[in-house]
Amino acid sequence: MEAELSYAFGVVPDLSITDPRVYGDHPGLRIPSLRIASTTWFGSLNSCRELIRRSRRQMQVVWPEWAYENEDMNIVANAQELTLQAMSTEGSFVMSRFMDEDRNSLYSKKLYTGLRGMLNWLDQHVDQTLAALPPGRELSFLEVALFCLIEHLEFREVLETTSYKRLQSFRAHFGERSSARATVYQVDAT
Ligand SMILES: N[C@@H](CCC(=O)N[C@@H](CS)C(=O)NCC(=O)O)C(=O)O
Repeated sequence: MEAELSYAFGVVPDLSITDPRVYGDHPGLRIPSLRIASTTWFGSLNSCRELIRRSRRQMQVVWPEWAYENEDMNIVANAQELTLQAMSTEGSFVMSRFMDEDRNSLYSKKLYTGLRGMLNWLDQHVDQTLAALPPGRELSFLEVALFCLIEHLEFREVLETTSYKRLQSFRAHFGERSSARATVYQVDAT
């Protein structure tokens, strides 16, 4: 969408399937992957990079390595880490819920507590993190990932996010982008 490229989705109809072919040959049985002709890019970061590389828009995108190449960017590096870890933790939590595992297991409780801890941290540091990113950017991987995290938590009803006021204000602002409005999470038609 941001890259202004045309695309089509291939839907994985059931995430309990253990045949990699259903996941575009992803050996870890994960989505997303990006397929272009005979080449496959596993994962969202790889896919985003390839889409931006192919875009004619020449966008100024801030990628994760920016935080390591610039001094005093510990806050951005930590926000990136916790955003991606929160997504992964949420994914595990949702999957264990889908697969009817004991929601009150010690591990489930730990996942939930960790998720809340990461969201608290992100809520407390989001303003400072955004202020540290380069002002001339058109987009950053971190902002896209953080927006997707908050949206997905609501979509999957994992937890109530309204109490995270600063994350909500980031979400409202970022959600004004036409790309965000056009790609709202929805249940896939299979
Ligand atoms: N590092 C990967 C993570 C991919 C991932 O965990 N995707 C979830 C999305 S729902 C998934 O495929 N879950 C299926 C499972 O855990 O079995 C990325 O950023 O794309």
